[in-house]
Amino acid sequence: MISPHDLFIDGQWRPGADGRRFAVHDPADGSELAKFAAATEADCLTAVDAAADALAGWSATPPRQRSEILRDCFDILTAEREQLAAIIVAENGKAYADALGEAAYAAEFFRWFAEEAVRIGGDFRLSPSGDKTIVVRRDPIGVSVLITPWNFPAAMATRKIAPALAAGCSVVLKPATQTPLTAAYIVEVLRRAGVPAGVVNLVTPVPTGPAVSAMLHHPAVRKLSFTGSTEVGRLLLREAADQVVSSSMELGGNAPFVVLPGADLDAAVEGAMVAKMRNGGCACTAANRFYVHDSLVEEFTTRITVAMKGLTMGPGADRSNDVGALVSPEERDKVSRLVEQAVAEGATVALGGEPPAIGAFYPPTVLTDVRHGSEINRTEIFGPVTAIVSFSAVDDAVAMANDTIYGLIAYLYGDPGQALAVAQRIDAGMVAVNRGVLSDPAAPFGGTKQSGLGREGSSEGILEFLEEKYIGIEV
Ligand code: TXE
Repeated sequence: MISPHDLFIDGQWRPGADGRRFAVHDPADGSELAKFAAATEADCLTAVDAAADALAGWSATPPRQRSEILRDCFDILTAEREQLAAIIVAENGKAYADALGEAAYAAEFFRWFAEEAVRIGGDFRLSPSGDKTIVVRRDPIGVSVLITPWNFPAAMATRKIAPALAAGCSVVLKPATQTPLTAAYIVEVLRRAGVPAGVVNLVTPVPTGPAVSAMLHHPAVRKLSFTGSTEVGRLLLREAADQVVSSSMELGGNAPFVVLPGADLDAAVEGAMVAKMRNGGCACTAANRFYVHDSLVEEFTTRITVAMKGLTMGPGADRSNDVGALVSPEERDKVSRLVEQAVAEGATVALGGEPPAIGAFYPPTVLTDVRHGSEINRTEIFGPVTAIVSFSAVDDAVAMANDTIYGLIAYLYGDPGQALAVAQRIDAGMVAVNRGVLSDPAAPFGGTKQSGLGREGSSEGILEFLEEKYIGIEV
């Protein structure tokens, strides 16, 4: 593998203090790809110290200069997207086309935030009495701990690193243990682009919890940006509370995909395939629950079953495969359990449902007659499983769509006027109308309810790493 296998602290690639390493596996066949350095708690605190020392210099670096470095990262990642995609495929298991798409998407955050770095606004107001001037500055919030998941190991890292650096913050990145090689490759790109020592640090503690807790109790840390499960998010919010560390959380989703009466079925099935199968279903934005109007459910089921059946599953390294492996045998077993439980609760398997014996694969699967409120409907599936529920009244579809602790995204297919009216009644941070994918560096990404706090990407994303300072002037 061309990615480094070590920690990156204060501008140096180095092993962990006690020399321990952990194995990174290819989920397609279980083979070992690398032994990555395990960070000790002391390594993690050294990384925070390095970030704290680098903060003053980086935040005082002219925005234009920060912007140019970020732009160089975009150029390098764009030129090297095939190398990056190969690393993503090797350790995550996804299909090559998904990995290449992710590499391009990951690079885009550097381009977007290179532009935002030079547009950090402030404000200048007069008090109502007219005799005082109010100046509002936006300053970098400070040392930021960034914790990322394995499902988009490149894009989730750049979606945090790019705005943090654009804002003038220094960071410690803690990637998922399953996918450290992608993170190391991106950090090496940042080093090559000229990011000064200490501004970006990479740590991979094993076990994770105690070392992350220690970092969140380091007095220099002022920001936590986390993407992962709601369960771990809750835990980290409690840890962050002790020092009142500002926290952005991008947590789980349970996206409804609603096909309204009169919807164009060709468009709905095409959109459903993207919303469900992008990244093999391993996305917090993946369509999880399909609510299809009675009048269309039979035809929709037939068509999506044919489309899912047409996908080829196999190692992502073979570019002809549409669906790769899940990230680990544990994730495959989670999907298997959910499907088995749904069947025990009365669902019918229209396609798939039988994972192969070798590799962490789960086949494209369609379930019909799923009961709203069953476990597969309440849990983020994170795999290529389409669970279909029918409805007769639109009000019922809205109620079922909102009947979840999550509020990340919803998909609606139907007449644009009706879909827009329904969109206003959906409790989610993002609603896609007649579209199967919404992610865009220019759009605010994030959820309501237990899907998270804050927004990433877009002009809103940089605000998560800035803090307002009011300076009052007597005039
Ligand atoms: O996530 P974790 P897991 C969902 C998805 C998936 C399920 C479980 O449904 O099936 O979560 O995945 C770090 N202190 N999502 O268990 O554990 C971990 O090392 C500090 C949705 O892998 O939340 C990794 O860096 N950090 C999600 C990150 O948290 C801890 C993407 C996410 O892993 C920690 C991933 C601890 N105690 C999973 N424990 C999304 N929003 O897209 C773990 N981590």
